[in-house]
Amino acid sequence: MEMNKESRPKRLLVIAGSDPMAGAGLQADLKTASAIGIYAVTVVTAVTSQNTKGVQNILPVSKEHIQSQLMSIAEDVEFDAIKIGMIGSEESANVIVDFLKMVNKPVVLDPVLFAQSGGILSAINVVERLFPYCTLLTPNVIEAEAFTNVKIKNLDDMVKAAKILGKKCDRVIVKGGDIDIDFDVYIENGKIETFPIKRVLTKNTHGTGCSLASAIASFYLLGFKWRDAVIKARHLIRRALLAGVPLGERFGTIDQFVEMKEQAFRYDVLIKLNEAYEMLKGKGIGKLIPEIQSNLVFALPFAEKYLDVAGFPGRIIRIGDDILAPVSPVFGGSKHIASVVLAAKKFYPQINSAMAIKFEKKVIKKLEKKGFHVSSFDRKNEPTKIKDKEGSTLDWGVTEAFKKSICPLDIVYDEGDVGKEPVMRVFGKDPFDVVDKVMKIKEDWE
Ligand code: PXL
Repeated sequence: MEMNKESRPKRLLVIAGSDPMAGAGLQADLKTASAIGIYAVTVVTAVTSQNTKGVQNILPVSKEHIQSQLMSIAEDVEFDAIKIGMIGSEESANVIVDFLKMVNKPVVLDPVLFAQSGGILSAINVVERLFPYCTLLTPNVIEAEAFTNVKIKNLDDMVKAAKILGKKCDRVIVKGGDIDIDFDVYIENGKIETFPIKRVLTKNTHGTGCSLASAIASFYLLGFKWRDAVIKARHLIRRALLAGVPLGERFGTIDQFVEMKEQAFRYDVLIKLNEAYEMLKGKGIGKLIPEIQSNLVFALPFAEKYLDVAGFPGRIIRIGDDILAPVSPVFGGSKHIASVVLAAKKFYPQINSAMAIKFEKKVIKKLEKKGFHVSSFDRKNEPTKIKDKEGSTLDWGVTEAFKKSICPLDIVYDEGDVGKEPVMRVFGKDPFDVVDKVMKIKEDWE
């Protein structure tokens, strides 16, 4: 047995099938645990041949060899929780049950019956064999129906199924994502909760089920309570869906490393934003700066909140013919222009940067001739409900402008209102793109 029990990082034992697409199965489990910072050891129950079109073949691993893998791990390596996916045969289930009884560790079971592409991975009775030894189950609606005989058409049906499953296992999350129910239902020791689903429009969804279960187990091993681990895992999977990976003909998979990559990007974003600002300095663009001053912002690829967008605190101000940013850019450095980019990104994720400049009607005409895509909004049309909500006008306005457009916009302007200066916002894929456009606009200014 291992030394240093106290200091070693927590580990997850994954028992699952292999997916050659590496989108689902143990490949997804391994990626998910790794992305969260948990080391996973893996036992293969079956080797599937599948792609995005279907499951072509399944080679079950013999019960002797499943047991031999489990024992190889158990006699040498300590682990702190178990995640189980595809079980395969009744014989495998028996071997796994004996092992679970022996080691007595928390178990997250993704009770998979079918592959996303349709193939049968395990029979209902085989999966049910494991329920008494599990800490948490993660069925989707189809699986919940199969285990409970409740036909699930709405949230009430999901709750009903969750209550039945909640009698077989202390914690169950029934996932509504696969059908048009915008909630997951979570039951823990009889207490029901519903978690709303924030949908991501993508066809790159392969592996979400496996990854969610592994993420729950991994966050639990990081020290979160089960319920909090479920919430953290749902958030990670939604972010991983945003960063989808196209693969094959039908559906791609998700990027479990999304948060790690976004963290790594942060430094780059600040450096590039500073470089772009330096390119604007000394170029005589002071006259393009509005009375309310300006900002230049740059968002992380999957930014969703203003803290994911870097900008210059205290804005970029006009100093005669030139500009000046009093301090270096930081994340969260601009709320206004950040909201402009976040609104545009919902339509065109490739838009990551924007800058506010003065509005000049004559210039708009010239820019349109040059091929700039321009649209606008009218503050007078803003619903009072939005007006009353501090800081939501630009989000509304830019959304209106993009709704009218059929391609990524270079400029969104508004002609102001009482006490509101007219402004145009220049958009680009990065701040260099924006600087390029601002320099072109300057040519047309005189
Ligand atoms: O997502 C369920 C699942 C589990 N395990 C394996 C799979 C799939 C889905 O395709 O292939 C091996």
